Amino acid sequence: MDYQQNEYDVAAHLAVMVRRSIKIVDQKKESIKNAEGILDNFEQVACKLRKIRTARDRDSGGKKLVGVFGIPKRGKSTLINVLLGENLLPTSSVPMSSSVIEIESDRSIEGWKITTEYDDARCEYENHNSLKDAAEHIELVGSRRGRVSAKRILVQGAFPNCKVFDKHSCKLVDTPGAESAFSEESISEDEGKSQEDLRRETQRAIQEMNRMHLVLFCLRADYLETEADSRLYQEHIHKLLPLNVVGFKDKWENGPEDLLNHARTKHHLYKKRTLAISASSVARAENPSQALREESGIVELEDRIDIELQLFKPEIGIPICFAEYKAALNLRRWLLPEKIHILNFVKVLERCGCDWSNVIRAEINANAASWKVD
Ligand SMILES: Nc1nc2c(ncn2[C@@H]2O[C@H](COP(=O)(O)OP(=O)(O)OP(=O)(O)O)[C@@H](O)[C@H]2O)c(=O)[nH]1
Ligand SMILES: [Mg+2]
Repeated sequence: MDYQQNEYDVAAHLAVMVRRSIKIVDQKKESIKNAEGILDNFEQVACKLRKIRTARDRDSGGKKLVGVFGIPKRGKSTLINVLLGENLLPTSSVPMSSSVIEIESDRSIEGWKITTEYDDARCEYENHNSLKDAAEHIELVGSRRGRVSAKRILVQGAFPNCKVFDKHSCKLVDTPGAESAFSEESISEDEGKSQEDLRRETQRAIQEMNRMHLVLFCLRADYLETEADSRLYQEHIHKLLPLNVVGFKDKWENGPEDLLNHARTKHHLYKKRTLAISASSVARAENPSQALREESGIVELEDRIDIELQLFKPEIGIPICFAEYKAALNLRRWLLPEKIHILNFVKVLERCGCDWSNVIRAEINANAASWKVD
C-alpha cells in the first residue's frame, strides 16, 4: 500500500479530531444554525479518512478498486466500456450482467486473458486474441445470455486507450444490477433466472461495495423517480462517499444543470460529487473524438476518478482531509476537540516528519491560539 504506519497514525488522529467535532455538533444540534450542513461537511472528511485507513486491509493485489454499482439497466457496463476504450462487456436493454467482473491492465499482454471463478471454487483460464472472442466469452459466463453464471471474472489486457489505467494502478469492477434487496416486488423471473439467482446477484454486488476504494453509483436520467435507486443509495452506498454518475443525459431535454438539480434533490446526493454523462454516444462511435468524449461528460468523470484515487497517496490525501476539516470548522473554535487530541495530532505529525506533515504542523503552530495549542 502507499501509506506507511506513521502516515496511518496521522490519518487516525485526524479522524479522532473529526469524530470529536461531529459529536460536539450532534450534542448542540438544536441550538446551532445549519447544523445539518456542518455535520455533512465533517462526515465527508470522516468518510475520506475511513477510506484511507481501511485501504490497507483490502486484498486487491496492491491495486485500487474502482467499482460501478446501481440497480439493473443504469448503464454500468456501458460506462466501463467507455472508460476502457473498448466494448468488452455485454450491454443490453434488458438486465444483463450477472457476475462481478474485474478488469485490469497489463500493457505487456497481447490479447485478453480471462480467469473465471465459479461458486463451487472451480476456475477456468482462457486467452483470446480478438476483442470479439473475449467479449463473447465474457457474455457466455458473466451475463444472463449465457447458460452458467460465474461468481467472478478477471480480465487482463493492454487497454491502450484507457485513461484511468494510464494514471493509476487500479482495477475497474463491473457488478450485477443490485435490485432485489431493495424492491422485493420488482423481482421478475425474466430470461429463465429464478428469484434465487437474482438475490444471489444482488448479494454479489453488495458484498463487493465494501472492498472498493472508489464507488461509482449509476443513475439514469429517464428513471429518476424509481424508489429502488434511492433505497440502494441510502442503505448501502451513501456511507461509502461515491461519485454519483447520472447517465442518459441525452434523454433529458433541459440540459445537464437542470438534470443534476433534479437528481440531487430526488436522491439527496452531494452536489459536488454528482456528474451527468451520456456513455452510449461514445460507446457507439468507432473512434470517438476528444470533442465527443468531452461533450459526453466522460472526460470530467475521468478527471474526478483521478482526483479521488489520489486520496490514497499520503502526501495528497491527508493534506486534502486536513484542509477540508479546517474549512468545515470555518473558524468556529468551539467545534474543535479537546486540547489533548490536537496535541496528540501534532505529536504524530512530528513523528511522521515528511514534507507534508511538517507543513501541517507548521500551520498549526503558527496559529497556535486558534488551534488551542499555545
Ligand atoms: N441513450 C442512452 N442509452 C444508454 C446510455 N448508457 C447506456 N445506455 C443503454 O442502456 C442499456 C443498458 O446499459 P447497460 O450498460 O447494459 O446497463 P447495466 O447497468 O450494466 O445493466 P445490468 O448489467 O443489467 O445491471 C443499453 O442498451 C445501453 O446501450 C446513455 O448514456 N444514453
Ligand atoms: Mg451490466
